[in-house]
Amino acid sequence: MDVSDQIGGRFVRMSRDEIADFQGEALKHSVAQAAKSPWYAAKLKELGLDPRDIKSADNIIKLPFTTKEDLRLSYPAGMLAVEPEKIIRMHTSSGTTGKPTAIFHTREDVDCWAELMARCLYIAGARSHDVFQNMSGYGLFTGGLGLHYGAERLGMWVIPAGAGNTARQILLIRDFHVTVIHATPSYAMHIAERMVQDGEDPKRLGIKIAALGAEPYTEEMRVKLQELYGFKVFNSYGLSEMNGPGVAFECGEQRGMHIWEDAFLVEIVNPDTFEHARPGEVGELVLTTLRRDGMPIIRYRTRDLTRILDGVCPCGIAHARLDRMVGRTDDMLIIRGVNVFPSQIEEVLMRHTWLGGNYVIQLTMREALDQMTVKVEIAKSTFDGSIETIRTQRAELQKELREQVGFTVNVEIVEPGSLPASEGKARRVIDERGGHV
Ligand code: DLL
Repeated sequence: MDVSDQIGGRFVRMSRDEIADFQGEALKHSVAQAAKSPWYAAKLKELGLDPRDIKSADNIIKLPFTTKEDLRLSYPAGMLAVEPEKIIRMHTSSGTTGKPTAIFHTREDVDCWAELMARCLYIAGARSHDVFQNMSGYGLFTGGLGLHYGAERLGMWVIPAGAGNTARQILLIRDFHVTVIHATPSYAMHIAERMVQDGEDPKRLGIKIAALGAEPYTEEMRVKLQELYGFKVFNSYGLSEMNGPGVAFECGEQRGMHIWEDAFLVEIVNPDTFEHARPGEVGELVLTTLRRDGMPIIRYRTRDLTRILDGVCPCGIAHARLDRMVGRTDDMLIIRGVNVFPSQIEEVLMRHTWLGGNYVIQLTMREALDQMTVKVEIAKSTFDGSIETIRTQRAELQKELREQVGFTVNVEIVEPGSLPASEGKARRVIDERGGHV
């Protein structure tokens, strides 16, 4: 792929061997840099490790994991690895529980992040002549400035629309002939359904490329969105601890997300034993920053479950591809002793064209037994008005859900627009079981 050096072309074009060589040197640098922070200095000392013990990328296994809890314990600045005056930006993670975790960036770090993000958009097909609307919240959340800097680096005309205000989003897309958008999949779905309800066709917006991420979604959801808008959806993965967006992104093949291995060292581990997963096996994604000096993070346990896809991508990029996230280790629901990920439910729902894209999973307790109720909106465009049709379709859906999870799921079909609309990360699960984890 012809990629300019302005957006890290020399890294994008690296072969597997070049990536391996680069990673060895980069890891040595990153560990030495991390050791300048009070947190890692103490950690390495405790383990009797010297940064000079790290001689190759394989030596990563000598190093300790870093968890969300470590980030909280080191809050606010225990992992800061440079003089504070070198920092030009901070973000925090969007965690809903407890203290936030803060991430710091030097000018070079922000620059590198923009480069990574620009490459992501480029491999999905975005070019400098495109008009880009960023419908992500700006501020401490990384989806705003992260995408913004990347899109500017690519040279696109950027509209920093921010999250929400759907009527204005649609107006801007129309009036400025937007060709590339960024949003969460749930918000992109909301906009399309709003338009359909108002008798408008999202296809007529003329958007070509949608970078959708920041929350899990299924292949079935992608198909539904692509059909509604007539654009191509590219999965975008990232997390604040690893800058934010720009970690992994799909190329034109739309088969897995290339993770930029010059900037992140990838491991997949068994979340119980912490051993490396076998090739192609699903496990917890563990990432080490290789090109961030302000706050390097070593072996961060993301809690995201995925696997590395086998084989060479036809696009020619040698950087590994991550499969769509199965979910987070902490999002796994245990219902009547059965492990269920919300994505398994979504997969079934999105196969039904008579259903809309918005749903919630409600968990309750009745007579000491877990109950799962799926509330899902009906699609306005396909409903023929007959109660009988709904009954039959609902029964079919219930049967499929039972086959998928192995227990009976209650299904409630609700009117379009009646469930809470998402503007950012959708809240899909409402657990009312009280005290149950
Ligand atoms: O959500 C960064 C981001 C912004 C990514 C915009 C993509 C686009 P956090 O708020 O720290 O950062 O949340 C990170 O969101 O650990 C995953 O659990 C989840 N996540 C992000 N992207 C995806 C995706 C941003 N494509 C957490 N598929 C991560 C599944 C995703 N889950």
